[in-house]
Parts: sequence; C-alpha cells; structure tokens
Amino acid sequence: MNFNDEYKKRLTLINEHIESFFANECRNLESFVTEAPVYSVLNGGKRVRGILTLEVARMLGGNEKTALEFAAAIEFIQAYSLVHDDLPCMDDDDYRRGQLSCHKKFGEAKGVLCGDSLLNLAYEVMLKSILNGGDGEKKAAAEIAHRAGIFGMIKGQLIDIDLMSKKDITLPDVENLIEYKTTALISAAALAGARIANADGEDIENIKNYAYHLGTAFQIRDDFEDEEEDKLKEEEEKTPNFINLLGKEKAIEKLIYHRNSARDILKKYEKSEFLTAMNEFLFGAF
Ligand code: GRG
Repeated sequence: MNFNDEYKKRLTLINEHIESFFANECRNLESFVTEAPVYSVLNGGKRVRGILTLEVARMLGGNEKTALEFAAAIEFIQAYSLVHDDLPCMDDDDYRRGQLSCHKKFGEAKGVLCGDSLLNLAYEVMLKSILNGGDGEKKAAAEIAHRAGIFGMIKGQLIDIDLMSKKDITLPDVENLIEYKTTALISAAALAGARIANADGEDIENIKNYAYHLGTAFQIRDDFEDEEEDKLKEEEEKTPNFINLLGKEKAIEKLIYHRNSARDILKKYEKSEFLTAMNEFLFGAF
C-alpha cells in the first residue's frame, strides 16, 4: 500500500465533506457568521482523529457515510479546542497550523465565539445523524460527548492549568494529563468509529486499549516536535511531559512501547492495513 496516497484520499474526503457542509448547510448564513469557523477548521490539520473514526468504522464494517459525518464532528471539536487553547487566557499562541491563530486574525471575542460555534456544529451534525440512524449513532455521539467534555478533554485542560502552579511534577501527574488532554479525544474518535459499526464486547475493549496506546505515543511525539521551543523556556515554565521528567531516552522508550502495543492490537483485525501504516507513519522515525 502507498500510505501517502491512501492518507491523502482520506484527508481529501474529510476536507471535502466539511467544505460541502458549509457550502450547503450554512448557505443561508452571512459570511460574518461563518468566516472564523471556516478559517479555523479548514486551515490544514492532519485529521488524525477524523481519519481514526473513518478507519475504525471501516475496519469493523461500519457505514462509511455515517463515519464521515462523525469524522467531521470530531474535527469540529478538535478545531474548537485548538481555537480556545490559543486564546490569550489559555496558551496565548499567535500561530496555528502555520497561519495566524483565530483570535489573532478575528479578535479575541470572535475567537471565543468561533470555538463555541464549532462545538455546537459538532453536536448538530451528530444529532442529525442520530435522527436518520440507529443505536450505533446514538452510542457514537455519547462516546464523543463524554470524552470531549468534563470527563475527558476539558478535564485535561483543567489539569494542565493546575499543573502550571505545581512545583514538583510527578510521573502520575504527566500520565493523568496525557490521558485526559490528548488521549480522551483520540479515544472518542476511535470509539465513535467502533460504535458506528455496532461493535461491542471485546472489540470495544480492543479499540479502547488501541486508542490509549496511540494517544500516549501521539503526545510524546508532539512533545518531541515542541522540544526546541521548550528548551528556551525557564525551568519552572517547562511543559509537564515525559521528556522533561524522565529524559529523552526514557521518553523514546515509552513512545516505542505504546507504538508497538497499538500495532499489536491492530494485528487482531484483518482490515487494519491502513491504521497499521498510519502507526508506522506517525511513529516510525523513533
Ligand atoms: C481548550 C477545552 C480546551 C482544550 C484544549 C487540544 C488542546 C486541549 C490543547 C492543544 C495543545 C495540545 C498540545 C494538546 C494535546 C493534543 C494535541 C497533540 C493536539 C494537536 O493535535 P494535532 O497534532 O493537530 O492532531 P492538527 O492541527 O493536526 O489537528
């Protein structure tokens, strides 16, 4: 399989679906309403979470059209979380995905509303899918709502904020942070795909474990990408992560362990070629 070609196909599928959503469903809205959400969700992004929803559904025999609707919803949530994370009251970042961050382009108030708009759109898209669907759609939406909110990603952001004023960061602190801030949305994406395919029992457990390992490896990879930037910070401002806590070598060991564990779970499934290749693409350099 040529991974790059296959990846581009899926990326294009999701991006075209999101473009057509704005062109069709929002056609009666003036551009001042949609410009910031469109800018923030269609400004690049690897679409790892949307692709996970698509591919887990495909691997387990789910309906592709439904999976695409949920893939768009999860990418709306991902985009909202990045827009809010970049705000001056949070991480205060001027750039996102190689362009001005939403609040730098449109101002802070519109940045807040843009995040709110994207989050609401995600629920609207899922509810429409539920109205035309069955139990799988309901369960997929419940997975996403649970893991994106205060039981998942928002809790992760709160943990992050509190760790900023903690003196001695421990291993459980970092593990807890990753589990909620990063892994929760990755699990939401993968489990939504599984629910769309009406999976249960052992398959749900496998996908949960797969997403846990993938999410942890993904965060360590992200920490290595930000390493140079982090080096310039004062000691007390350094990011709470495995690199700063355990050193580079041990962090790489952890990444490799989680990468391999994710790969081993995929081996249980016949149609896992793409996800296995994505695992290699994301973490093969380590
Ligand atoms: C504001 C509620 C709220 C949550 C913010 C997403 C987030 C939580 C913070 C962003 C900072 C960060 C490093 C989070 C960890 C998860 C992560 C690696 C996000 C970036 O995901 P990518 O690399 O981004 O998949 P793209 O742009 O490809 O979608």
